[in-house]
Amino acid sequence: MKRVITYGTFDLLHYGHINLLRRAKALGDYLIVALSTDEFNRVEKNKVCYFSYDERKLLLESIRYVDLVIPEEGWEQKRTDVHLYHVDTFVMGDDWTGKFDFLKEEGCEVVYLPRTPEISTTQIKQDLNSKS
Ligand code: C2G
Repeated sequence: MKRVITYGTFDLLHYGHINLLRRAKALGDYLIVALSTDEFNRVEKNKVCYFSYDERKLLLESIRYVDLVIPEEGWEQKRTDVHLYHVDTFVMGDDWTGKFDFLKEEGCEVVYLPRTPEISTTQIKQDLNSKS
């Protein structure tokens, strides 16, 4: 069984996220999503989510491509996660290209997939604000 992992905030879940998750799952048999906690978002990514961690987790667990959702609490956990969860392939959108190549040292394949260009959580918020 080939196990794939990806990380992210996944706030205001949209089709760009789904495109990523669908392609990530297609690289293996089991997809783990490490979901950024509210604390990690606030402290490390300067993001204030519309949906809480529990709400974002519920949404992700409802997606057919996702097999397991775990918390992402810090930048450093990836190195241990890939061993803890016996991960074969690490996947991120290509806005992160090169940033996680160190995981190859842990015996993990690292794949960066093209982002869906025209959609983002930030864009959604801006569009909604401009219409209100
Ligand atoms: N994504 C995408 N296309 C979009 C928007 C997002 O392919 N239009 C991808 C991103 O590249 C990422 C995933 O969807 O791989 C989740 O995106 P975010 O929730 O924005 O995650 P991010 O803030 O990049 O957090 O440790 C890594 C971080 O947790 C990644």
